Amino acid sequence: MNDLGRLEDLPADYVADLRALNLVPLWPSLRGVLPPQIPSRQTKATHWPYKTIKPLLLKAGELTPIEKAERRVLVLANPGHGLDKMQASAAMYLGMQLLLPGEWAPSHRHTPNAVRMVVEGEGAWTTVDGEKCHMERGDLILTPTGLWHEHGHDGDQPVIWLDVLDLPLAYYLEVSYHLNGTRQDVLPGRGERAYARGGVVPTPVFGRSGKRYPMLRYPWADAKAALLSIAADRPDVDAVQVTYTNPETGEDAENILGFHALMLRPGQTLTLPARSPAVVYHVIEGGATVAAGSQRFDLVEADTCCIPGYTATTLSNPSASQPAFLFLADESPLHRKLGVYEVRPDNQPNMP
Ligand code: GTQ
Repeated sequence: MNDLGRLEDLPADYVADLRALNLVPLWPSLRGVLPPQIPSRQTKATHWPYKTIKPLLLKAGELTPIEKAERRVLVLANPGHGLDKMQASAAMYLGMQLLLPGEWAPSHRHTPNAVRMVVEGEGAWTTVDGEKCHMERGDLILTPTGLWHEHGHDGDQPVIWLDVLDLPLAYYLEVSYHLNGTRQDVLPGRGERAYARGGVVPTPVFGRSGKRYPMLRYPWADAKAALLSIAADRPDVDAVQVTYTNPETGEDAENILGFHALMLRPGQTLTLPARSPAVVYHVIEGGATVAAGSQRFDLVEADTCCIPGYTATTLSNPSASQPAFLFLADESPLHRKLGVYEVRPDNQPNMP
């Protein structure tokens, strides 16, 4: 690798003249922005144990009323990006949100796409675009770009869920903003039932929604049943995984981030090859060890971790008797659309 020279090799007054004119020489920085073989990544493998988050989130419930917070969230911030950036990875934002009984987080809409993965508690709901989505443990609820959404809680215990947004990307693109609304009228609609069976969808001419996002709630019971069926029918398949898709188009459920559920059989170890997107792992049921590079995290139920892109990752289920179920969020739809998605089975670049 030839040395392209350093900024200090140039006369200081020359560099100063350039800078005064908003000009910068490329060559001292060329290898920095186009590193050889593999991108530099600020995203650091990071583990956020739920048991450390929950008491602090409940404390936030005492300290800050919902009227003041609007959304009572502790952000799972990746130290590699700097905590104040509130990024889990280049494109992903993660937050743990608390809603107490009787509270209401008012209606708004924004440009970033969001999803909620329900972690704990019963009786809460999110109304998205007029559809009231009940929140049960493990459910995935979409609040895609531009759709009104508000959260309420009719139960008697705190409810906590994991928010996943493409906020860092929207912010970087300078397209991130929100609008406040008023309480939505709830329309009749149970999208999760209308699209409950893969392959059986409302007939286009009579019943299709005409909506870009026809299905907003993906019940955990259905995703889990699909995983258990795949595991039972296909002992040859190692990666027992489902993808949350738009049931009318078969495409990813949202435009930017991808969402999946994965089952590890009892005692199973599964190595996922290095891929370009960063991946977030969240344990829905059971436990899992996530090993990537020199890092190894022992995740228990409701724990979350993030692994940077281009990193082979080995998942194992420490239980010899119980399956483990993970929720995965990644940047694969974005990478595919941009044409930069890569799988590196042998960790070698495979640029076409
Ligand atoms: O619940 O609408 O974690 O707007 C960040 C921004 C949650 C939400 C977050 C939001 C929300």
